[in-house]
Amino acid sequence: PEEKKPELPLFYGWFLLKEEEERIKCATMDFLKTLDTLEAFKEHISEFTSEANKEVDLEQYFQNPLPLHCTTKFCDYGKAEGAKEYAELQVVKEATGKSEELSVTALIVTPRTFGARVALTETQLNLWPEGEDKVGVAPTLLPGVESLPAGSRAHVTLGCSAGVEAVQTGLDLLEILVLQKEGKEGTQVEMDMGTLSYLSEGRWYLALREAITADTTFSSFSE
Ligand code: 2AM
Repeated sequence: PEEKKPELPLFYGWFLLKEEEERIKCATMDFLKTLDTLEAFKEHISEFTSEANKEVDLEQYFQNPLPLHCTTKFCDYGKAEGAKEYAELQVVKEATGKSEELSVTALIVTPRTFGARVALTETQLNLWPEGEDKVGVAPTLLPGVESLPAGSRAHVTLGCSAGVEAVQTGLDLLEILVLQKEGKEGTQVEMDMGTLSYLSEGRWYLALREAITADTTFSSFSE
């Protein structure tokens, strides 16, 4: 028999409208430009580059091949656990093609990833799969993650450093949120966009003074 085409997508998520994508890219790039000139950042530059005294151009450091989106469910064409069940949910079918406004409340930068934290509304949480925050989380981080509210992992990957996969952004965000909860925040710097804090090992968190909203469409994505 002929091989059947995969019926399930690579993933589902909210995709930023084209003009919104440009606006968010500009705003977040401005933040990167400022970040790599800060003394506080320069003090920890060795976490981003092995070469001593070397400067890092963060705009070049992070690359992003996919359209900007906030993943709800990674299906891996049906190979991921719960993919089929998710695709068959009535809420998922009804939401497909519908507009939704996302609210970005913070930005994160680590040696691996650059991302935007998304604060999901109650309605948006209906599309967040149960237990999804924990998928692929290291055992040592699990207790911390389990104490965070559902949807804490929601984010938009803005870029990854060479050789790093996008899935890392959510894991980096969770690590930061757990460290914050444990009260492990270090240096704080006031910036125009908000309060920047350092969380060891090259992890930076910018709590935005004002949330950045973005219009999106919920849909599936396959390559
Ligand atoms: P992201 O949500 O952090 O951006 C395709 O790989 C998309 O699915 C990316 O947007 C990626 O990361 C997301 N994704 C979520 N979970 C994943 C996983 N376990 N493996 C690969 N990609 C995953």
